[in-house]
Amino acid sequence: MEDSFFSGVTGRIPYGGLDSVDPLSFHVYQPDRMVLGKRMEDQLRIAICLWHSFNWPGSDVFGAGTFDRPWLDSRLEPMLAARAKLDAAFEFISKLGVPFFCFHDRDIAPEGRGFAESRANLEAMVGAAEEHMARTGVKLLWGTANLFSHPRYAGGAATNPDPEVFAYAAAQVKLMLEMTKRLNGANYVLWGGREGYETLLNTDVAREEAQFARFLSMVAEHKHRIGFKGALLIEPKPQEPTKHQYDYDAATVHGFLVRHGLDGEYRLNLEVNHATLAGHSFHHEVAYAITHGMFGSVDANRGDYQNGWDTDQFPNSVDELSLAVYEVLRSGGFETGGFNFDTKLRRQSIDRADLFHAHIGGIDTLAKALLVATAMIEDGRLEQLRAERYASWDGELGRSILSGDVLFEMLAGRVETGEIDPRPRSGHQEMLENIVNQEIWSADQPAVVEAGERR
Ligand code: XUL
Ligand code: CO
Repeated sequence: MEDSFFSGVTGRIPYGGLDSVDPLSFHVYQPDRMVLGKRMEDQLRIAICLWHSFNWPGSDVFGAGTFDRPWLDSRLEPMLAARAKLDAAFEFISKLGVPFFCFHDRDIAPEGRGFAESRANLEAMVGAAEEHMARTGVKLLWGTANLFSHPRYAGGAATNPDPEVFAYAAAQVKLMLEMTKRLNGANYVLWGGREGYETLLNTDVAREEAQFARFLSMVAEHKHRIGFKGALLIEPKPQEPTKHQYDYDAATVHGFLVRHGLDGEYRLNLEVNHATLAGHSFHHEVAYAITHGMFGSVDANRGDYQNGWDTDQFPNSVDELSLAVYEVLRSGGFETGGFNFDTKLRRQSIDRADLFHAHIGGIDTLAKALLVATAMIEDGRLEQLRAERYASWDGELGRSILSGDVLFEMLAGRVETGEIDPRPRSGHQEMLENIVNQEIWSADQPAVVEAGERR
């Protein structure tokens, strides 16, 4: 296989500015630009995912792979192919110039003829990843185990009716948690791939909930045992591949964790398209997680509002993302998380450069959303109007209600005498939306700004 897979892209993608007509340049993203006291790169913490971008041939349920991914040829020796894949992935990440990557165990190492061989394959490929990371400076945002592709997981992993499948999944996650620690991963993610059901006719949801909780307790226990310092994250998704998945959305996962005393151990990895599938805006999912101290990281992508499946397209809406990034910035920004591009090219995007075009567009969209959200914060009107809306809860009546000092009878008495007689107040939604649009339209063009200086 070629020494340089992306030889058509020479060197690192530069910042060209909004006027640049070079499609292989960033129009907004400037890693070193200071935004709200941090470098843009450190605010966004962008990661490339190995599964869709390097381990997926462009197949769908109706047709074969369309992409030029020579390492996926099944006639190749599996470990040689795995090394070629990793070489191409690190060449891409370095040329794109982003700081992180994410992978499942099976993305980098082929399944062997038994667990021992799979383990040896993974350990060898983690060694190869270590070398690439040392050479390029690229870091691991998160690792995860693939508990959904192999036929053994057709009925779920932790929620499988067969405890031997639970045990196999435990062995796989134990190993991958250890590999993530070895690579200094900032997080470990659990997406409940097939933890759900196809039909309630054969499903005991009470047992499956208990099994799932037990599994997550064991993961947390092992994390502490090995001294992994990264965060454990659960990625909600309401359906697909199963008809119904237990980790439906942020609120459902939060409730599950609280029910089992695990909310101190886990945070959430929120994915834009999964929010869409759950009938939520992504803004809602982010705000919910932050409000409850559960926000961890983001899988950046977008769905298609006409489709009921996970299209995993590249983000392209500044309008929508600005609202979510605003919540992230209000909460102080990412701690261990970042924006992982859990994104798929369209099947016809078959040129090698298309992977660059897709990521450049997505990253520029996020960078612009970051600038808009920063403008929303610095402007301060939204925050002030929200605070004013609730201001009377800080007055005598509001405080006495929340402190428990007054009972229904006392409130009723004050209403009955006519002392309390509320007048409806405007929520001013359109005015607030106009402020957001004003920031979107005016958020200034990128320019190099020195540390500490305002935009
Ligand atoms: C599936 C999905 C996964 C997880 C990692 O929809 O998002 O790729 O992000 O297992
Ligand atoms: Co995802």
